[in-house]
Amino acid sequence: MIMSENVMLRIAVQAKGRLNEQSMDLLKEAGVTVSQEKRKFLMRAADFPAEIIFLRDDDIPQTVAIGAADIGIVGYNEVAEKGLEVNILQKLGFGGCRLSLAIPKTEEYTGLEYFNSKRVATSYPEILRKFFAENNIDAEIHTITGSVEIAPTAGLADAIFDIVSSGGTLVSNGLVEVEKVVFSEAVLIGNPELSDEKMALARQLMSRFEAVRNGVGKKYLLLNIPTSALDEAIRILPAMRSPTVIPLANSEWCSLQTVVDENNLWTIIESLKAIGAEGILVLSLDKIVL
Ligand code: PRT
Ligand code: ZN
Repeated sequence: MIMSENVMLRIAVQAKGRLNEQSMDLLKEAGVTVSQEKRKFLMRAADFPAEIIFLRDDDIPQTVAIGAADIGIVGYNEVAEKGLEVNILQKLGFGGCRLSLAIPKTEEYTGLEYFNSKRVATSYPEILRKFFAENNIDAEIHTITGSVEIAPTAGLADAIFDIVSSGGTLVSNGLVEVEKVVFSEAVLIGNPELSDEKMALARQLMSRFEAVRNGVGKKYLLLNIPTSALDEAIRILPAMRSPTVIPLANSEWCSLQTVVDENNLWTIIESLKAIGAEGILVLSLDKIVL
């Protein structure tokens, strides 16, 4: 497709808060950078036909739904709560959390029926209303913004429905999580009527995001191995495809190169050493374009 010169993708990002930094890092890794110094409400990217609009996260789904931004990065929880017409283009793998029901730890939980006739405080009334309706629970939903977790102690509610990640906030407010209702992470959303040209730009970004994500938690491993132990070394290495084998001047040795998961790194290194591997180099890895 031939791009007309002035097609520009407008990307909505949280202005400040939990998702801002990782959203900006992801964009930067994907080659979309804006000047760090004088940050404005709307900024043109230096190296990609895009501009970034900085908003409160609550406003991102609507801004994308009406086309005032073409795509946006926001928590799935906000998208689900607003229930607007946007396409979820990609999960982004950060900002993980869940929306859960929690009750005072002094209470005995008897199952979902517990919530019948209870007052539940939340900033996510629509998700909760739907969940209760699906489960035939008749509770009173109190919508509050701000510190939902203090509502039971303050006598404003019997229970809460709120975002949980580590669970620390619940514990320090004497609450216990009893139902995990929705799992959330940051997602890339798109206006459903993007032009072909804008969709092509969005796709280009999505494949860059994927390459960045593929590199997370991966290391590049280089080592020398006696040729006689090569088959065994290949069995140890869980390569993405198959490891690269390079012959060395001394034909009794060869060199192996491959990508491994950081989690298994030490086990793999120790197994390789046990079969005679030498000169093991572990390199960090940025992006994997599949
Ligand atoms: O100003 P703006 O409206 O843009 O931001 P905000 O204050 O509404 O949202 P913000 O920045 O707090 O969160 C943005 C998004 O981050 C949320 O919509 C979620 O998608 C995601 N996210 C991930 C979280 C958390 N983890 C999280 N832990 N959002 C909020 N929390 C809160 C939680 O409510 C609890 O009160 O952090 C507190 C600590 O959680 P624990 O369980 O780790 O103690
Ligand atoms: Zn918000």
